[in-house]
Amino acid sequence: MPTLVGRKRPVFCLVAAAALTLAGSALAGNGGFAPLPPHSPNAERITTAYWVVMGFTAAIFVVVEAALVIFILRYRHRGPRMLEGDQVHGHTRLELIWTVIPVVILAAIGTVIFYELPGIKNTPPASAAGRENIRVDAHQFYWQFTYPDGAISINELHIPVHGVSYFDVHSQDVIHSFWVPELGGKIDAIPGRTNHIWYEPDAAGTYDGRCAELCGLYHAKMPIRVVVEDEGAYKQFLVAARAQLGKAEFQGVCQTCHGIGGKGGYGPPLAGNPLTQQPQGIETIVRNGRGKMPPVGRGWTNAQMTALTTYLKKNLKGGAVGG
Ligand SMILES: [Cu+2]
Repeated sequence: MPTLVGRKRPVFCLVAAAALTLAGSALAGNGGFAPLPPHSPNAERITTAYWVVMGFTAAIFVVVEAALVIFILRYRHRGPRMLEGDQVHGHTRLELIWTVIPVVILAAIGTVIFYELPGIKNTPPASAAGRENIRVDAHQFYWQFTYPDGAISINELHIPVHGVSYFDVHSQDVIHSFWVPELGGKIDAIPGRTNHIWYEPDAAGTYDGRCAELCGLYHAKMPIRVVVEDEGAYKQFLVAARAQLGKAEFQGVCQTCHGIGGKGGYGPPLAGNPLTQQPQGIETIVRNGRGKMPPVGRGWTNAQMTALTTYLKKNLKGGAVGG
């Protein structure tokens, strides 16, 4: 007659297989264990550090789990238990081995990290193309980028390919976190403090990022889209950004809560709202907030405010505007 364990074995195998299948498909859907392919030297070094730590932890996991399974099977309890097993005490060699191995592993990981760290943190010297110093302002709930020539873009950051772009990261309200995984590490945007990060993208393209710090109700609607392009396209973008500031502000700042075209969302509809035709009233609310609305325009220049009020006056008079 099979033992209790024997009868339960098929059930155990089935459950284990199902768990592995589910975990495997979840892993595949998530792109596996690998970080996104790096496209900036600092991101490359972060990825290297990731794989070194991953290698050690994976090896430890396999060794420990394998030993665990072997011991469970080999030394499992058969029949009534009468005797305590042999206890190991004062086995100096064994104790030395299990102390020295972790020390060596930690030293190896530490060495790699300290070797990689300067290349992650320290900004490389400006290349021939020059260095773009860009100011990043995090707000509830959008990102504002101010370029060296004063042009401003919202949520979409443009930078030249192969050049060094250096960012001063500020926050105008609560703590946010600026993160574009393919281009570099995460850096917090903290009120009253300026943090820095840099990118030197090696390929043109579009890279997606996010606010990585829960910053309020619409935290999830703080995407960062980085467009890396050649110098000519970048210069053209700066010119276009100046001409479209009001539109960019409306779409990137107002629409998030007030709905597409200002038709209403979490915030009340703006389209057709007589307030949109009163620049003074708009400015007061945008700069100071009101009720549940955060002071989205804190720190804005007058030119920025005028761009928005002009856009609202022109486009939200009668009804909803198209995207
Ligand atoms: Cu945020």
